[in-house]
Amino acid sequence: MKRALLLLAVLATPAFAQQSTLDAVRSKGFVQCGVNTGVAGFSAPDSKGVYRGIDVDLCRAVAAAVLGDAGKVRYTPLTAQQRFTALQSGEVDVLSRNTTWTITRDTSLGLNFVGVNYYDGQGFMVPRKLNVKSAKQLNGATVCVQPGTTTELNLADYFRANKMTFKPVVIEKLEEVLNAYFAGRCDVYTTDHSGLISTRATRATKPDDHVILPEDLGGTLRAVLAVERLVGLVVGHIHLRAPRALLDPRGKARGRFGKSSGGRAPAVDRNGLERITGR
Ligand SMILES: N[C@@H](CCC(=O)N[C@@H](CS)C(=O)NCC(=O)O)C(=O)O
Repeated sequence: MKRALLLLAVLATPAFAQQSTLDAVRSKGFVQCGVNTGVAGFSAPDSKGVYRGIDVDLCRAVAAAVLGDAGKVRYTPLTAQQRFTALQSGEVDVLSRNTTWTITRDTSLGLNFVGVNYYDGQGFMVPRKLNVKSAKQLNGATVCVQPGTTTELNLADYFRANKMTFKPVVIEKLEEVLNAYFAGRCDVYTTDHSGLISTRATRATKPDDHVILPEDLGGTLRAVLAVERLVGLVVGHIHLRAPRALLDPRGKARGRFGKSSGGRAPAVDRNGLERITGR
């Protein structure tokens, strides 16, 4: 009896229970896709509750490739802090969310970065009424930022490198960090340029009351993450076949996406994103 129980316990361990993510997706009949909690243009439900955006499109493409039906996706909105654990634990099958591809993440999470879907940079947004023209004028500023992000680390590096100080206001949930910024609890909001543009266009009562400063804190490659190479292969093939215009604003897409951001690569193409977000 004891032996049988032991055997049962062993069989229940992950090594024995192992089923590839693709097998699991096929047997349940849908892809559980991790996305952000609401950055318009990337992943946000529309007025009918239908998720839209380029991160969402990639989830749909995976469903089309694996299940033959782009509609067979369920979305799990994840904050920056939740995203990696959700993928590691199997709560989601694939993470298609603004996630910067760094060496540390690539080597320490046990996850596979399988392709870049957007080239971006990091910036600062301030209320126009503060009359700030450059990030170099931000000494002593209060800065709203989300934890578990490269944004938080780059922010500290930037101020240190420029011999300035700042007071971080670190808030996990997107809605709350934006409320804090728009309510004036911080002088500055920092995130990926794409996030700033999207936020200003879709969340500010008056977008013109906010200015995105010209500085770029550096490139971020926003990648798609998968647990296993097999899922990685599917995403890789989708990237190969997708129109470059959608996935690579630095390449051929320049023409379609309009003026590039001064040839600095990798950097966000603001015109392109504004078109995607519909503003
Ligand atoms: N690219 C950075 C930042 C990603 C990030 O989480 N940005 C915020 C600000 S736009 C975000 O997407 N928030 C949405 C959410 O929490 O759902 C990273 O990978 O760490």
